[in-house]
Amino acid sequence: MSKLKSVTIVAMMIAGVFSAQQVLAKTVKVTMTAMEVDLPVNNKGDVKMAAWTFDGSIPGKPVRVEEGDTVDFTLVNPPENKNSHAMDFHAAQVDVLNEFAEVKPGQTKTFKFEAKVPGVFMYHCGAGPMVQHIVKGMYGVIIVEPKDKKNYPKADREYVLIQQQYFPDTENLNALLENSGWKGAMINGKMFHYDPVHEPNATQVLESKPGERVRIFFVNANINNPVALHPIAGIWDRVYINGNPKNTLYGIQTYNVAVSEGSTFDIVSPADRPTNFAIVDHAMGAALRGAITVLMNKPDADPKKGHGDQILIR
Ligand SMILES: [Cu+2]
Repeated sequence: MSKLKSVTIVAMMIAGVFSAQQVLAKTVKVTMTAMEVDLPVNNKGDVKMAAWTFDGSIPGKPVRVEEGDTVDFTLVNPPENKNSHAMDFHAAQVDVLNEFAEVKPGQTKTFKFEAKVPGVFMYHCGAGPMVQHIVKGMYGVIIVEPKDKKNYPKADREYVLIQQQYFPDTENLNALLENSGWKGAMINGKMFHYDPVHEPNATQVLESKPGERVRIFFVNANINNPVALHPIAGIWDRVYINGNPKNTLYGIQTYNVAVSEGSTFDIVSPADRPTNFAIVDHAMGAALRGAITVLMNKPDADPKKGHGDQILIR
């Protein structure tokens, strides 16, 4: 084959790869409505917070896209709300004064961005005072699936866990900034949400079958404290820092998740027996006030749990 011919063939192959990627990249429309509502922050339902939320729940719904996709996002702030709200996607590279600007009650804002970097990213309301909008519950996760799966084995089940500090008085801004007076650690909106061992009113746990690879998408939505994430009775098989397989650690006991960080944690239970893990923030002030999640590894695990919209158990 002549040199010119082979160069031409290589160029055509490269063009083919690029056009295939262009075809695969899609636009994902996401709409959220800011809602100011009272929500229970414990399993019994008798402790309530004057919450500010995306779509009425803490955390907001998980957003999931592929690397290279365009997110077409709309924030609705209904006229009955008292406060301005905003959206800050950590997966976006835009203009803080433009796309992330505040939206007044009665107004709607739309912006687009390309999710260029794979990983697990926090999203949150960026309206001021931001500390109050986050602590009242305006946050969630956007998962940007990596294109390159080479160092990223398929998981058998996936779960989202998002932690935040609970402050009974969210009006005392000075206390929020000084980190004083926090009384609990919420996982996906409730203290001891998935821990019937320590909290008799808890009805839910995470489940898998023995030997399955369970993938946890974790976000630290605390306003001030890092999270020492440790699986009691297990070892993290892999930790993907920022949820990106290019940043993989192996055989980790505890990984410190910075405030506003999202990271991915794989764990594989013994295949030959049923077991239980307790995924905790090993900082005791957080663990013993709510940051404990039970993962049961049993042959009759609910097949729906850890798939589809059951990656975040409400
Ligand atoms: Cu807000």
